[in-house]
Amino acid sequence: MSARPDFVHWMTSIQQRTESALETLLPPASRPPDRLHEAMRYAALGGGKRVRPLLVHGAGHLVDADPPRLDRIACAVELIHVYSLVHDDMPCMDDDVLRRGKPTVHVEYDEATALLVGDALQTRAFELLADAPVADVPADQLAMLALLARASGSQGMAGGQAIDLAAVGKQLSRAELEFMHIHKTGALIRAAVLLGARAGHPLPADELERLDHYGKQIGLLFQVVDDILDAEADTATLGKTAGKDAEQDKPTYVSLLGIGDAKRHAEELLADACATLAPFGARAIHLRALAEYIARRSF
Ligand code: GRG
Repeated sequence: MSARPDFVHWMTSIQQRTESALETLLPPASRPPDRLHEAMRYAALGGGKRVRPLLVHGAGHLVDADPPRLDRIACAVELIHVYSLVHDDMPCMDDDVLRRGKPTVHVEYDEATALLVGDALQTRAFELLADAPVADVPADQLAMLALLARASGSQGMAGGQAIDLAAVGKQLSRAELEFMHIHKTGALIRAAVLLGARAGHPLPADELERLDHYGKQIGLLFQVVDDILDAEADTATLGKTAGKDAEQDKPTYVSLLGIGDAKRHAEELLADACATLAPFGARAIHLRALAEYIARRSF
């Protein structure tokens, strides 16, 4: 199913403004330490679907948030995401040589630089949220900083990654697999939605909870679809359902449920995410289209 032209137009415009905001908000490669700055820009610019920035803007639209303010928040979330990819690709983790169609940072530069790139992107993300207004009152801005920190740390993405590493070679139950993904990939996706939703006019607690549920469901949806795409790519290229993850004996939704049930689960998550948005009506137009995009994406 192809996305509607108005959504494609909106998505392209957000991707472009995110790229140009990142260009501006990352330190220039000419400023010392120039090799580190060049490597940070190498990692963050010119690639990726920008799903998390799209979610920030989609949720921000729902609360009439100021677009330049959303750009800053979107960049902060994207920088956390890029840091996680840089570290995840390193030899001590997944040991990948390609990311976003080009050599990974430790291959193009070196391992120590990749480590520092991740560290510096992460701290730059928090700096972005701290050094300009992203909410109307300072207490809300602090709450947003705490939200991003929790989603990134041991109770969020980094914790999920630790669970993932510990799961290699083990059988996980469906509940354990879900718990891992709610943290590893889901926490940051959920944070992107909530941060966008906090950047404009205040929402009542029940509406924020509704958006949190939407974020949780599309975070899981993102991962189920990722597992399906990986399994289908492996089948196409290797003639079997075992690729890198299976070689490393990592549990996936496809290995646990089978491809048919994994696809059915993705449809259920999509339906639930869209039902959760129903009371928002037209204000949730972009969030609804983003859930569809995450479900139907082909890469
Ligand atoms: C190293 C602290 C630390 C955490 C790593 C999210 C993560 C945790 C690692 C990424 C590993 C991975 C490939 C997970 C599968 C789902 C995923 C997050 C894919 C990459 O995200 P996309 O598809 O990538 O949004 P782009 O390049 O489009 O931004």
